[in-house]
Amino acid sequence: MARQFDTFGPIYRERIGAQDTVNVYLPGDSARLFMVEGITPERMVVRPWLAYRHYRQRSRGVLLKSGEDWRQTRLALNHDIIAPKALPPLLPPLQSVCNEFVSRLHSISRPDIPLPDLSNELFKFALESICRVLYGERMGLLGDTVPADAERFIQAITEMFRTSVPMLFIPPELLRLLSVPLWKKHMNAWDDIFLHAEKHIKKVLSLRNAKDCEGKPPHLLENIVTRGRLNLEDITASATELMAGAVDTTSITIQWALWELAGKPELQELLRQEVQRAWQILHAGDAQGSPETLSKLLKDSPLVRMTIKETLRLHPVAVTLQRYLAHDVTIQGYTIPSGTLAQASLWTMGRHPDIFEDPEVFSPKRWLRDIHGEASPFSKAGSHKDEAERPDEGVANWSDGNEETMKSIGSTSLGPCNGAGVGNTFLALGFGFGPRQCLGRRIAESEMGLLLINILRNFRIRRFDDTQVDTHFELILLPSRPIQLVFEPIESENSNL
Ligand code: HC9
Repeated sequence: MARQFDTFGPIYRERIGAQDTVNVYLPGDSARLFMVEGITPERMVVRPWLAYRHYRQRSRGVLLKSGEDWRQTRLALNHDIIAPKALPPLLPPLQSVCNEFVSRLHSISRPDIPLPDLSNELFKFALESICRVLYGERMGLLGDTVPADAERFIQAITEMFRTSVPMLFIPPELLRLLSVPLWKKHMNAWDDIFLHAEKHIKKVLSLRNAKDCEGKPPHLLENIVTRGRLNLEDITASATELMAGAVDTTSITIQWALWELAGKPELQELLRQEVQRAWQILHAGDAQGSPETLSKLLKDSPLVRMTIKETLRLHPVAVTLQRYLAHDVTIQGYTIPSGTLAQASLWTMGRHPDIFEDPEVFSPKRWLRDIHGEASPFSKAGSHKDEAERPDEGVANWSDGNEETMKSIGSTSLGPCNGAGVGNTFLALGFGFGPRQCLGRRIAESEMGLLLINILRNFRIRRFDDTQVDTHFELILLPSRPIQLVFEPIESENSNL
């Protein structure tokens, strides 16, 4: 795609099968396409995912629903999962998983030897984290023996992503008719995912009915069921998706963040100082932390938050964001009719020298001004002069999602921005944008933030070898080879409170 943009400029059209698509990457153009996403935004459907549900007669969760059905489900889930109020109670369970992870690192790290299978350790961390907040369950994945079904679940997710790729181009229905092994593998992977998730959900719900949940920490499933807005089938489908969507995505992002920090010892030290300062606010002996202290810990660690943003700039999970346009829109002088599939290339944007100065350099501080709510100092906003001349189309169609952005859009002309004027929103699209953005966003951001804080306090991270790591497309983007890091414990009296 980056090559096509070089050849054709900032916008080009492509026919994929019977579908016309339009591709953009400039932040101002992404802003315009999100303005016309309508109130029930639709992204490109990953066909084998839908085919599986159809064939097995399973309900779609919020990820694959569309139209009004999607909107009602999403609104019901927003309350408990992504509303700002929902987050603080989830922080203590997340922190307790971080504590267990740090203990595990202490026991398996060896001087000058890379941690064996970092990727799998982080998969287990991510699965333990989502289960803790979703079901209030302790899975015991961070001990020496891992339950076989959890191991299978983790493998199934990776397999499901991987086997999806060829089916983006070949209709899965055809592969099923021909009983091609690829389709069978894909089915088996989803079967494993659903089986495992449903087992947990059933268990939690039966305990709940048996009123056997006294003394158990509150969890998301309980809250969603109690709210009573969704039926059990819908809840099960969405919880399964949340669980499956929470493992590879967060753990791979953390892996990239650690890889980048390991390559920059000075930056790592700076972060460590910030983290150590912020940690002081946690009361001695309050190892889990309360919702309030942990919120404050994250708030007082802006460099950690910027590190996550910077990681997602260079290493987005999703290569593009897509929307079917609900209205006509004019981008770069071209009128694009409603119904067109438009894609914003996160990969191209994040690495483009017209948008980010020295794009290849990992530099969390480039997001500094954003944290203080100012326009970006580094984006070459406004350098595309023709951008500035466009009127501010379609703002009325903007709906929901990111309240701060909504406010700023209400008061600021969207015209001249390549991100500027609406802060850095359209430069930092790692979780998508608007009402259809990643539902797990706040959980993922806090989980990754807390883990980085905990690791940095306890370990110095070094690269074992410095050879470049490329990026592979296995539906999501991931490192082309195992990332090998040495974890060096930091001697300190109370580092592991
Ligand atoms: C993959 O051309 C490339 O957490 C395709 C277009 C496309 C469509 C949907 C995207 C997908 C790409 C990447 C992976 C995404 C997916 C939508 C949701 C999924 C971003 C860009 C996330 C990783 C979800 C997965 C949840 C699932 C396992 C239940």
